[in-house]
Amino acid sequence: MDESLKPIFDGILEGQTSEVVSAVQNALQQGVDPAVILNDGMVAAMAEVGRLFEEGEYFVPEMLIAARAMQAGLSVLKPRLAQENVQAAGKVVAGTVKGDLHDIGKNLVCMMLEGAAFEIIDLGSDVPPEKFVEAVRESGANLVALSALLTTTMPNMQTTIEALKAAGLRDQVKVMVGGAPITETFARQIGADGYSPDASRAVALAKSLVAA
Ligand code: B1M
Repeated sequence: MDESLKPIFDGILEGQTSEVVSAVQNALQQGVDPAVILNDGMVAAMAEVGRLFEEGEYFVPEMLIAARAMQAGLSVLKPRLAQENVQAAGKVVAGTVKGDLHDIGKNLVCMMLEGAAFEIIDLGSDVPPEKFVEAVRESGANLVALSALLTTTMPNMQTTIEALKAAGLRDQVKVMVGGAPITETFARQIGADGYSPDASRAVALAKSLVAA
């Protein structure tokens, strides 16, 4: 690991928000690629947090403060991940599905889509199907981006797609899904239009879906 990434990685593991913020700033100043800071420093740290949780070394409070430190680091990185002056590529209603509070991956996907000139309506986390329906109806969005991190909330993606169908909006939007437990097969089973394993591939997917 690049020397400048270690304080970012360690800072997230220890939930030290201000250390992470200044470490990300330092790495950027040293010319480290923002994508490397994100993937090799920050996302890698969250994977380690997950491992420590699984092993019973970390508990929910540790996960929570690590997540806060990660979000703070992301906000420093955001302007560097975003491009400027590009014509709007499409309008996206995004959210983590009902029952699920994990929003870091979804925020990352929103950030990358924003950087690729998509207009984002971010509904946050724990979003019930009817809220997605309402937002699509009001905004006239052409893409819905659903995230889920828990095996127990994955079925709520299908419930959301069914609600869009019932409201007569399914033909108006493409639905893309993602999140750690989601697979291409699952996406197909629930009638989504596309699946992406990570935030950067989510951009390519979104572009191809709105172009189709
Ligand atoms: Co939770 N948690 N958590 N957690 N948490 C996981 C997901 C878990 C895998 C940990 C573990 O056991 N190893 C496990 C789920 C197990 C399972 O379902 N099989 C788990 C659990 C069990 C729980 C609780 C039930 C714990 C408890 O209370 N006993 C609880 C549930 C709360 C709820 O949601 N109702 C819970 C709570 C929490 C916190 C609130 C403390 C916190 C979340 C804070 C927040 O998000 N604001 C938290 C965290 C931080 C994690 C881990 C450690 C990290 C998640 C993360 O942010 N990763 C996680 C372990 C892990 O993932 N290894 C874990 C970094 C992020 C960048 O990655 O979100 O995967 P990810 O996003 C990726 C891709 O998945 C993809 O792009 C992103 C990056 O490129 N992607 C998309 C995501 N959404 C996409 C959408 C797309 C496309 C791509 O298109 C629309």
